[in-house]
Amino acid sequence: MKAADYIATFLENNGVTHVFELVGGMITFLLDSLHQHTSIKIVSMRHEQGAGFAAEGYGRMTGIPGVAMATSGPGATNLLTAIGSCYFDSTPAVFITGQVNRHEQKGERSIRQLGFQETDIVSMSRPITKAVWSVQDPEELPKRLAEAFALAVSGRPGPVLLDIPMDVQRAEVSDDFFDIKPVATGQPLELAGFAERLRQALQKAQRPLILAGGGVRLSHSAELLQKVAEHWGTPVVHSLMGVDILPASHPLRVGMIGSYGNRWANIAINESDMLIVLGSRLDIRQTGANVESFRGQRQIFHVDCEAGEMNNRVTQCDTLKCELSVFIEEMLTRSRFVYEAKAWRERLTMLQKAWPDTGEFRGLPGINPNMLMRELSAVSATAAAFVVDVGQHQMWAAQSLQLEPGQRFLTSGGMGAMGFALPASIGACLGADRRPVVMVAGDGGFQLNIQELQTIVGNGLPIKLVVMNNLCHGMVRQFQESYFKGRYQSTLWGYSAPNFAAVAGAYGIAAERVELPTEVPTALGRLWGNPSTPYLLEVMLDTRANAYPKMAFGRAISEMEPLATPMDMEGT
Ligand SMILES: Cc1ncc(C[n+]2csc(CCOP(=O)(O)OP(=O)(O)O)c2C)c(N)n1
Repeated sequence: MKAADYIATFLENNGVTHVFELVGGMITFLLDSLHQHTSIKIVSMRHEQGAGFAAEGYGRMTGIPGVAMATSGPGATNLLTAIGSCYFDSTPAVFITGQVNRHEQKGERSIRQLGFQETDIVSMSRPITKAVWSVQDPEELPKRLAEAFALAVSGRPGPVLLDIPMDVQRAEVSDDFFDIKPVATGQPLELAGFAERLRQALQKAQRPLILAGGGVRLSHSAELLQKVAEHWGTPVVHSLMGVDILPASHPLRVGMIGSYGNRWANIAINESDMLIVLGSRLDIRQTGANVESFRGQRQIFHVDCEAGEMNNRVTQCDTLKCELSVFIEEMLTRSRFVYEAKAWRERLTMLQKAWPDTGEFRGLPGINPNMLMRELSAVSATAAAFVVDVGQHQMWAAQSLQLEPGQRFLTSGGMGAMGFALPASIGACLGADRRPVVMVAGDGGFQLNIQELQTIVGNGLPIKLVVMNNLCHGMVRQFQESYFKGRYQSTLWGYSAPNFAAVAGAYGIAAERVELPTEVPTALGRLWGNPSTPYLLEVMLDTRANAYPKMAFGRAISEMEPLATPMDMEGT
């Protein structure tokens, strides 16, 4: 059969329901085969970066690799930011780029290019993929495809790229289909010993905490995590990538830790005497720069599917390299231990009451962004996901959205790529069988992929778009306020934003702008007036609004701005 038909059939056989792309000569065969031979929906995006982020949103929602395709040259390079985002946030994804015919490739010649739009995407994407292959031999294709899919979902998931020359796509290949076998890791030998040490330590601990990171979702273990927390009676804090592991109403959910964590959750870390870290790499955004203080004297148990992510910045942890689902199942079979001392839980409740997230916004007029997030989640119970961009609004959302059971929170964590949310919300919505999703972006980031509004309209997607408009690149402006004596080059100076409600109108999306707190409830009512259509709500904020609390750089995790001042300038 023709190689392009093989690829299309393979994707369909493996559960792929949508492919995201922007057309170009080098992928026309692939698109034609998808159209002719499968029921896969081809989603034509307006920028390859949008296609990449949409695939990321789809991959995270479904656990099936998100698939994005692009033509050679600029199409392929436009995918790179999204590939990096999938890599750092461990999203299963398969990227397919078309390449010029084999006889048009420059090979070893010392020239820059032979074929038109010939570009070495293989070398460029190597450091940000789990694997990348240039398929030069058509007979190699079936094996490579199967490997790509298996690798994307195995162990720590991530992106794989296949670069396929145009003439290879047209060549004949055998029609044997390989079985996809995700590489199973099984039970590590040390599991029983580690589990027993942990159980005994937990029995002695006075103030234990579970720290749940993005790895919990990636290993499809959110429900298991909830079970084991209940089994032990242990409160749970989470990282930015772990916002959606427990629903907001769960009595053991404490809050988010880290640079912009909930103040009470960071204090809880500081006071804890035992930490069980599950699927979090304890990066600087979680621990702060003062690693010694984060480490303290407390006992730390750390479980992750990658050994290199443990005893890395935070050392002297008791570690286990293991799939989280395997580890948690093991813990659940061990004798039940319900944490008895109520004092710690009462203390945590007291801290949360003492430091409400909505009380961090002080002294400025207008809409309180943390309050807005609470109100937004209250009206968005039917949303499948909140898809959030990068900046201050991301932190307000992570601090204050109150998620319902099963609701997802997707954001670009490790890459921190502005422009993620709008296209990723498209992939998330389609991955959730077209259930509505809520997108939250700042006025800066929204402009990076604003063209995808047309993809929303063209596909009739029920995406509720919330643009938090502070008329500046807020997060960097806040940084300049701290370290540049308020010289706001390129965040305020030289920057501007359009009237987003008017822009949405041009795309045919109903929209409105709110400026006063009193206008918010009715506007949120209209946002959801028709649950099955898109709507854009532009929320005007005071330009001076800061994302607080913010860890005071260099100090202990519990010392947060504006009540504490940084010791040094942060590097990230
Ligand atoms: C692609 C990309 N470019 C630049 C940055 C650096 N950056 C991080 S946050 C930010 C400002 C974001 O502004 P906006 O989207 O308006 O959100 P706000 O912080 O105001 O909520 C910038 C420029 C980035 N993270 N990603």
